[in-house]
Amino acid sequence: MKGRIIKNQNGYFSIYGESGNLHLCRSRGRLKRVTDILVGDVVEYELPSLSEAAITKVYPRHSLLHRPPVANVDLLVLTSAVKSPDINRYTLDKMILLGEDAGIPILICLNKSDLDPDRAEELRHDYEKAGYPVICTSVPNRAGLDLLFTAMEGHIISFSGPSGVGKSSLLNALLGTDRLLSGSVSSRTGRGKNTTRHAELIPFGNDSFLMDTPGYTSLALDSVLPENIGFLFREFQQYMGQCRFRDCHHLNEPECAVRDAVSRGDIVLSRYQSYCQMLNEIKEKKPRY
Ligand SMILES: Nc1nc2c(ncn2[C@@H]2O[C@H](COP(=O)(O)OP(=O)(O)OP(=O)(O)O)[C@@H](O)[C@H]2O)c(=O)[nH]1
Ligand SMILES: [Mg+2]
Ligand SMILES: [Zn+2]
Repeated sequence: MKGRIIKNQNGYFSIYGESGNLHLCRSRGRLKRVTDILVGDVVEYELPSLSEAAITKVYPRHSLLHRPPVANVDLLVLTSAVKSPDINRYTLDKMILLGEDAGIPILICLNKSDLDPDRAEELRHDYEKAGYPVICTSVPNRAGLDLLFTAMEGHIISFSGPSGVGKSSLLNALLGTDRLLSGSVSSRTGRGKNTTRHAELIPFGNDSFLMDTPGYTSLALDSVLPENIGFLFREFQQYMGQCRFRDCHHLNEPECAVRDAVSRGDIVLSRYQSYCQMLNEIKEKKPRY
């Protein structure tokens, strides 16, 4: 029988079967390493007993995301709040980079737009300029939810972003239920409280799933090669090959097409600053670059 892994709770996997039935299964035998079976995997399984299923095969993955570890994501909804917690553009740019590196289509969702509509529009402008689809949403106003709904194409739609930005709230609003637990934002730190603990797929229509993920506090770039960073900034691509030096890092080199585009305003300054900061962050870890 064929099914989809929708949850992993400490090595106990939930398989969602083709007829919508759920089975529990432990990893063992040939499929024992932590990466052998991931949430999102399509698997073949048998039912030797009524209590537990046995996975016999994992189908090839078309995409793989490291944080959180999930397979076969078709669309990454990178969620930020314009306020409470305030958007951290560097974190958003890192999320974008990791999504680009994994080759997964990206949609940017600017939530809590009710708290600062002007700021939401400003940010939307910047990220659309960088080449990404952007939707401003508000859960209490239901603003942007229909747009978000129509943009959700594919089998697995994953919502990721920092804690407290409203991922679970958005999913509840889209599903029309209070299925997912949502939490408050700490008044002391202004940050979310990591209400969601496990990545989980929620069946949504015919072989489609929405994925809620735990919010993160920091994101590591260790899986990305420094020489690839420039290529993973979508709006830099059209300038590749136009710098004076073929191996230009777009930092202090003369006649750099990327820096020229920044000074003309064709590349948004904060995106370029994120690029420099990412190179620095990687350089500190890998001293030879
Ligand atoms: N004003 C406003 N508040 C919102 C909006 N969306 C969510 N919230 C509130 O933000 C808080 C955090 O929401 P959650 O949905 O738990 O956030 P999360 O991203 O799932 O957080 P983690 O599970 O910790 O990663 C809750 O108090 C929500 O009611 C919104 O559009 N506007
Ligand atoms: Mg949550
Ligand atoms: Zn350059």
